[in-house]
Amino acid sequence: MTTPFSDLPTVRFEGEATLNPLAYRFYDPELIVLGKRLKEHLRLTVCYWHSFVMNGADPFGAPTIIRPWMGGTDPMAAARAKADAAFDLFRALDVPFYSFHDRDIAPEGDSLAETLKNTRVIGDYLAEKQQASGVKLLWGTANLFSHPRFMAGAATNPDPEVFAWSAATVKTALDVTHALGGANYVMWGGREGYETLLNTDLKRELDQMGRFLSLVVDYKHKIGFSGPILIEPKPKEPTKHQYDFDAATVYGFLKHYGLENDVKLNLEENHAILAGHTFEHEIAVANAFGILGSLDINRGDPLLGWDTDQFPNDVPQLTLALYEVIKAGGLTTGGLNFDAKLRRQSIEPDDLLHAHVGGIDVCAKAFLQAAKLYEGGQLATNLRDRYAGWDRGGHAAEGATLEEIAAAAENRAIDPRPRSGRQEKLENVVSLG
Ligand code: XLS
Ligand code: NI
Ligand code: NI
Repeated sequence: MTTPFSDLPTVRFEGEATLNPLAYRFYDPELIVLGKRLKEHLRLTVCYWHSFVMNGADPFGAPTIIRPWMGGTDPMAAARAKADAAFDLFRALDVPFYSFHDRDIAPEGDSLAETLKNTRVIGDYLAEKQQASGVKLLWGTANLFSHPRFMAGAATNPDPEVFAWSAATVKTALDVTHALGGANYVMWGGREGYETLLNTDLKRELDQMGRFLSLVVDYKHKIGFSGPILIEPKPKEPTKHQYDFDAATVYGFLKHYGLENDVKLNLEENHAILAGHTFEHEIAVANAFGILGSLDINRGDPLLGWDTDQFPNDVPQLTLALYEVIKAGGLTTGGLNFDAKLRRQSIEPDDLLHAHVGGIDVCAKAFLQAAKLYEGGQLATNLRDRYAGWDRGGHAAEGATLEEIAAAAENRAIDPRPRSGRQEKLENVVSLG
């Protein structure tokens, strides 16, 4: 079937000098960097929801981005047309992965049973599309936030029937993700949070969330899904207090419920900023606790306090984030997922192409710079030197008691000599090479 993307030529790498706006200038998929092909490092992923579902509606205005599969009377035919368009865009961009929520790919039915069936039926259709194209699923997830039944949360809902409904929904979404060979399964805590403690039993809700996640982890093992379950932290929006605030909060939650070995994180740039962190901070925290999973690659707007989900275009910022990824040993099952959407005036199908081409090139350029920093070794050498005192042992070394350390310090009685943190020198290395 012809789609708005079927006639678009496939974007190719043409090198930095090209004037073709629909060519990759930095993303050379076959380039070997740090011992692997660039495409294996980045594992670029187009998301279904922003690219094929989002229609430009905002609280002040009607949809502006109208695609042929939106509206109509046969929602399952529309779902197939949407899938055709999606795989045409994946082909045009030459990306290896995609991601979806169950409700992005298949419509809600008249009953839960019909809804779950719709998900499975379109799942089968996607399996055919994957087979024919070679495009793979980075992750699937369930939308447990759009429908009004989820307005007070899914797992954390005060009504156990919503917990049960959510369990059925996640079970099917995980089944379909598994059948499609998905590399991960994501859980963003949509409306798992609260507006006011006046109507919220916080401890009970956290326990419900812990139990829900444990059930999902048990089921994942039962069906032999080998990829990790990934929690996607976000501090606020839609609720005022989202329980999965940031990487450190989620780690504490996982530890408390004994899930830290089964669950990792899907970190998003815009969410990090909303939490008052940098993206690289969140990546470093996840790596420190061994729970770095995947990345949602977008950016916020420094003047706006919400999740604007814009395509990434800040190379220096992303370089620092990807440097932390390289230090962490790279993404294994994860990838770079464009959880990013067009602005509502960008209404043409090829706007979607420009957005992704730019986003992909920004990721590639940032990764190449990060790899150069890593290979150059200056930052690593500085770090090693800065902490070298610990390698020399001394009276504060591991194993000493507080009294021993205190006595030794008192006996020495020499004030430790302050040393420069060298911040500007290091920033110059990053900015100027
Ligand atoms: C919303 C989240 C969402 C997840 C998938 O802010 O970023 O898009 O990535 O549910
Ligand atoms: Ni996201
Ligand atoms: Ni987001």
